[in-house]
This record gives sequence, structure tokens and C-alpha cells, in this order.
Amino acid sequence: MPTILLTGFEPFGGETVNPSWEAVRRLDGWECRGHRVAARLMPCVFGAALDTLERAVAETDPVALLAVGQAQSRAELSLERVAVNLDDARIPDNAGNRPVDVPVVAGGPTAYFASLPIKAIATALRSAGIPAGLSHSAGSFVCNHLFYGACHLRAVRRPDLRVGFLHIPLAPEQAVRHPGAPSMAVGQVTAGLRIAVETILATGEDCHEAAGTLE
Ligand code: PCA
Repeated sequence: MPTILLTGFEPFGGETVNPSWEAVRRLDGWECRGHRVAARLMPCVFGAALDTLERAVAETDPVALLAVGQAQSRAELSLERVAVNLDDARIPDNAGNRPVDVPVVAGGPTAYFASLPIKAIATALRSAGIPAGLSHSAGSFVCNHLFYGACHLRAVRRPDLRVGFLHIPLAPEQAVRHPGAPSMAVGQVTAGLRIAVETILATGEDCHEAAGTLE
């Protein structure tokens, strides 16, 4: 059965959980529209995250990748539109690396667009009552690094692999330690991921071109 790969990250920045992995791991083995979800954990480490992703792609041979990461200030499920060729870390990663102003891939293009139907996904999420929208920056930490690396993999070696990245809010149990930070229950994120997978498998790559403006 063809695979759709979902990835989540390990905790970072002093947190003990990362809701991206908590949500993604619940879908490991889920079957949808003739495809099976494979869930994989990514280290929050520059370089190692891309090595782990490449191994996961080689092992599962997915038709699509939706990578997921935590973003503390986000109030909704945020479908990232652009990956930039920049590592610029405000805090050290889990191995103590803190790259500043270096490319993810030396000589690579400045940026890549997501190749998943992100507007269709955001619209489907909203229709299901789950707050969602598009974002034009995945930041410059390990999430953008992984997103860019995945887009680059598609560009140079895996043209049939559709790639996207979803940033999610903190889980409520994390947000209580960050007063004022928005949050979303992991169960709702998982429900959103199911909708995202269904939409990816039901929708052609170019559908976001025709989806119109998402207010
Ligand atoms: N969020 C971080 C890296 C890992 C994660 O879950 C980010 O937004 O870059």
C-alpha cells in the first residue's frame, strides 16, 4: 500500500513534550483512501533532522510528506507556504548547535513553495470547525530547515514527492506555563491531520492554484 509520511519533532527549548509528535504518532498505521500513514520522529537538531528525514523517505517511499512542528505563538493550524534557504537560530538546537545566517543547502535556491494543496487543506479544516490558515514564514530554526531540506529533496531527487509543513500551537498543558500563549488540544490537532491527509489524497497538486484567496 502506498505511504503518506507524517513527521513530528522531539521536545525542544525546555519543553518535555512536543505536540507535533504527540499528534502525529497517533496516526501511525492509519489507512486513508488506499494509503497508509507512516509516522516518524525527527530530532530537533540541524543536519541530523535532514538525515533522519532522508532515511524515513528512503524507507517508506511516500507519495506525500506532511511535516509538523510546534510554534509557540500560533493560534491555529498554520500551513506553511514557503521554505527559505536560511538557518538563523535564536536558541540552540538539542545538540547545542546555533547556526546564524547560513544556508540550509549551500548554492540552493533562495526558497521553495510547498507542493501540497495548502489552501484546500486550510479550507477543509475550517469547514470542520478547526482554526487554520496559511503562513508565509516557517521561521529560520529547525522546522524551516526540515521543510527546506524536504523541498530540496523533491527538487533534486524525488519529483513525485509532494511536500508540506504544518506549524501547530502549543498543547494546553504547555500553554499554562506560558500565560497568554494560544493552545490547541492534541486530539484536535490529530483530527486536523486526518483531514489534511484526506485532502492531500483527494486533491491534485495544483488545486491550490484554483482555490482562490483564503481570507
Ligand atoms: N518547532 C521548531 C523546531 C521543532 C519544532 O517542533 C521550529 O518551529 O523551528
